[in-house]
Amino acid sequence: AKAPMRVAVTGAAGQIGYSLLFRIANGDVLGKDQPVILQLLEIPDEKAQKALQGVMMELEDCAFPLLVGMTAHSDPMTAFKDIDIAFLVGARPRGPGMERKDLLAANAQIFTAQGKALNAVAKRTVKVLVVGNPANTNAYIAMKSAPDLPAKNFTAMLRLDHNRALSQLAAKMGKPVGDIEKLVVWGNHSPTMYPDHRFATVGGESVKALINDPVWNKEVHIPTVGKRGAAIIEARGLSSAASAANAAIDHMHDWVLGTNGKWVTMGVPSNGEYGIPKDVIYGFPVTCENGEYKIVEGLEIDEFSRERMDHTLNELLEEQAGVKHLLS
Ligand code: NAX
Repeated sequence: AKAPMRVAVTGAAGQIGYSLLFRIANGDVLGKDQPVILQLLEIPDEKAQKALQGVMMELEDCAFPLLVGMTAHSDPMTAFKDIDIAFLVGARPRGPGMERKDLLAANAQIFTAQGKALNAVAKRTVKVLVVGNPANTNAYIAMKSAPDLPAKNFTAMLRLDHNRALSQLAAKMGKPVGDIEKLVVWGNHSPTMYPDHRFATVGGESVKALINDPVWNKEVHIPTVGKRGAAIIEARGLSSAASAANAAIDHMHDWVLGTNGKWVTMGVPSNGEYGIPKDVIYGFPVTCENGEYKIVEGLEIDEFSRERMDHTLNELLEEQAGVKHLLS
């Protein structure tokens, strides 16, 4: 039997956690032959810790054969000890009257502390996925707070945006969603993201040629994907949770187990690809193999795309500038 892998999840008593944990324990991320130990982090608040105990009771009651251990934590220094995988889901939500800069500052504090803890106690090969918003900037902060870990270990979630765009395209074309390849969502996980299907194929045919509707792309498709999170809140009265957990699972599964040459979107630190400044955590097309992702390079960027890619980049640069003084 394989040695268990240690998986940390923060915000484990939250609504994404409630959809995520059971699927990790079921083998949906690391494989049906990979035992896991869950190391769950919540804020020290009594109510949150009690809720976490309740979730752990339910995990026990599932009797998952692959779940060989599980611990509750209120300190990232113990939660992240020897971990292989981190899902950083917990973050400070925007409260009433909270300004964007207050939100950035509150999260900078959380992700500085968590980055330092990862730096101190996680496995050197730890794979980190930041889901908590602002996800790209939080991943950037954690990465900068963990100078002894490779920068490439830090990623942010754009997979939900990627999956949302896939479904919109499939519906528009009347084609099976699973047949679409080579889609990318560039940039920030925010309404400024740029879903780009110029290279996409469906059953080998060009998606762009099949749809052939630049007005739909610009005025319907791109804004629909960008505003999908708000549309879910409007309909459900709660933000996306099961679909967000599903995307987190897709992201980590593909990173660990590979994509067989298929493209997926991950928010990863730039090395200067496509003119994106080094270290900005940006949505890029990647392929994954042997536990490593590789940015797909050499794609042609037309004028419309350049403008969209710069727009979402500028938002990320503003967020970075807003937290610069908080990074120590
Ligand atoms: P919830 O408010 O249901 O749960 C968050 C949990 O995190 C809470 O239980 C809270 O106590 C905990 N928490 C807060 N600070 C913590 C800390 N420092 N350490 C450990 N735990 C902490 O939110 P949920 O709906 O689960 O969403 C979680 C995050 O995901 C939010 O920031 C949300 O904005 C973000 N999302 C990101 C998405 C993406 O595509 N990147 C999509 C979905 C989601 O909106």
